[in-house]
Amino acid sequence: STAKFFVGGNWKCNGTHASVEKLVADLNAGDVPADIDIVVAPPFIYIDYVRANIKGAYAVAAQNCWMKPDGAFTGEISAEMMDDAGVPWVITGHSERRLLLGESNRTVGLKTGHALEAGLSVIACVGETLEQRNGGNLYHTLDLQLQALFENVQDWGKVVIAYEPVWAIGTGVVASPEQAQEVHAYVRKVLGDRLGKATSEGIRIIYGGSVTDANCAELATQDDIDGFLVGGASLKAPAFINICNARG
Ligand code: G2H
Repeated sequence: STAKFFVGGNWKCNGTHASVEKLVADLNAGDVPADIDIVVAPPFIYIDYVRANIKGAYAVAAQNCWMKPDGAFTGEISAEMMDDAGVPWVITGHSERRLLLGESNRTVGLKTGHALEAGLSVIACVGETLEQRNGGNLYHTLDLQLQALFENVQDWGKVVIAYEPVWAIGTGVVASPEQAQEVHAYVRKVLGDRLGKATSEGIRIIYGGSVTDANCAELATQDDIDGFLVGGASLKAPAFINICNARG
């Protein structure tokens, strides 16, 4: 597509104050292209430090948000609070939240819609389990996940879709460029059918699941892969910086 390349680093539930300080310093020392979007998502408690100390080439994201502005929701952090704290991005619907925390398509849709209304940009994650893929339910699974987004998203200009096959997450089993491209092209077609071809061409569809600096270049050559959501490899600055330079 014609969309601007996008690389997200999802630090998940990793880090200490000391390791975060080092990672930020190492990221600041690296050369990354000026004409792409790069976002890093630290654990909530380190976000403010990262936001204040990382260079302008990197924007910050939260890994989750709540779907109401405020109130009696112990332990939750709202999209409004992120906006107030200068956090421009949030990840919604990561498979770890879907599978470990029981987030349904509906919840992910509501969180995505609410975050957009609160002024955030959203990296919305979709993807199938191995069981769903092997059972012939790859496209049905994606349809339901995307449908929940269509029901809640008005402004697609602020949404990046991350395709993350669950079987490739943290397993070292990366989707082949052809496998990823096939699904990205499908997602693009569904977006095109709903929103029109021009709009769909401008929406970033990024791939996540065991992306490394060794496999990113080939994935990045695929027509419908507009970037990456990187987990494990985003905790090492040299690897992450190489992935940011995947298009050479
Ligand atoms: C997929 C990805 C980042 P990893 O969850 O969101 O993690 O790169 O460690 O597979």
